[in-house]
Amino acid sequence: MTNTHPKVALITGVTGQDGSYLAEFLLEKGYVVHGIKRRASLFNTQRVDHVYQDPHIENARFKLHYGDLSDTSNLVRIVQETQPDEIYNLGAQSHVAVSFESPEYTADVDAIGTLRLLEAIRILGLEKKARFYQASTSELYGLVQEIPQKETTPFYPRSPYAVAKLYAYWITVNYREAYGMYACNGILFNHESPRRGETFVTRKITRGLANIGQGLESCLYMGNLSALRDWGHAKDYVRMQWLMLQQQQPEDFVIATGVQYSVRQFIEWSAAELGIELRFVGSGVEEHAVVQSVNSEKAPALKRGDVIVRIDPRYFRPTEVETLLGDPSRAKEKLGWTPEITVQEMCREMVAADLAQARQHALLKSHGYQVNVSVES
Ligand code: NDP
Ligand code: GDR
Repeated sequence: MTNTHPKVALITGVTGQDGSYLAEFLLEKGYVVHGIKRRASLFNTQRVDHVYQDPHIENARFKLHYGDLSDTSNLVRIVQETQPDEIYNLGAQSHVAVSFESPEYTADVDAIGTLRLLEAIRILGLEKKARFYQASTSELYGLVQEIPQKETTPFYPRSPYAVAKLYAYWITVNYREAYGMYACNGILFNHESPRRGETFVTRKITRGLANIGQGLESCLYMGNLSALRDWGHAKDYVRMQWLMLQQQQPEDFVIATGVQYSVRQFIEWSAAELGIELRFVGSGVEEHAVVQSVNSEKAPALKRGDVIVRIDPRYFRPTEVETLLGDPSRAKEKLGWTPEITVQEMCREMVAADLAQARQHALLKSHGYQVNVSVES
């Protein structure tokens, strides 16, 4: 790529976890990166503030545009203005539990939003120029029909989110076949990072336990501790999103680590990173975790015998995805991709970031400042 004609990328969902890592990655590769952000009553660009460039700077390579996947004319205008070589559709109402509360909105944004973007490309005659990446998901497998799950495993979605993403998956395939577009699906299994939203399970755990250790919260209320997930690091997974758009032919790929663990296991690791040894006792909704020993430097507010994890059935889902395990063989073979960060390393990184933040909050609180740490998840 030359400096005179850098490639242009457009990212929906740039303010999210993946969008922020992908923007960083593409900027490092010399791209001009356009991102779509939603209008909000408060600033919502924290994850990309560090790559923000003043638009008054000549040749700024990172530009944000107000937009929304529910707004066709807005998408057409942004695609027209930016003339992207690559479009990454990462924007979504991405929380599975929330999709049961807001199924129609989730369908509008996650399913029809994808169609709107594909149509914008077509209306503008860019179907032979712009390459399209769709953020598909292991949630498509839902009630799993085969273990491990690979590109050919049948889908069985188990939430309004997954059903919406199923439409998005197939409309992407259809536009590829019908119009010869370079459009592909990355079927990504769960991936996390310190930038993960606070209400997804891993971040809820690392943040919650760090807060509890500092005396900012007293107990972590959880749902299904036995759910099994194949967790990777978001940084590894965005590299893959880019790779998928650099091939001769567009294809769909499963991206996963090939290893699964339970939510309970992730709690134990996170606690261990904080110097807390936990023991789970009881079963069903009575299950809880008791502190056996504690490192008072990392978790000064805790003592042996404290109960710091309990079950709250409101975090159970009407239909649950109990187990997900991906087979990334195809991506490894065809794209030469392998994840570089293990789930244990990722857990360590997440705990370290949340511990640093919890310590800051505890310090502020000890000086009389109001600190609001709780989130509904
Ligand atoms: P996040 O929830 O962190 O980010 C979602 C992004 O979508 C945010 O930028 C959000 O904006 C934006 N968004 C939400 N609603 C709209 C809308 N109506 N119009 C435009 N943008 C909108 O998700 P992740 O970064 O974790 O995931 C990225 C994508 O990958 C999502 O599509 C997700 O469904 C999918 N995926 C994620 C996996 C994971 O494990 N992380 C696995 C498989 C798929 P705002 O910041 O304003 O809320
Ligand atoms: P998931 O992620 O639904 O797999 O979707 P999440 O982290 O929300 O849940 C993973 C598993 O943990 C169980 N769980 C809890 N989950 C949450 N959020 N809060 C809890 O208190 C809790 N207790 C147990 C869940 O029931 C579930 O089994 C994520 C999202 O990023 C999607 O956008 C993406 O498509 C999929 O990963 C792959």
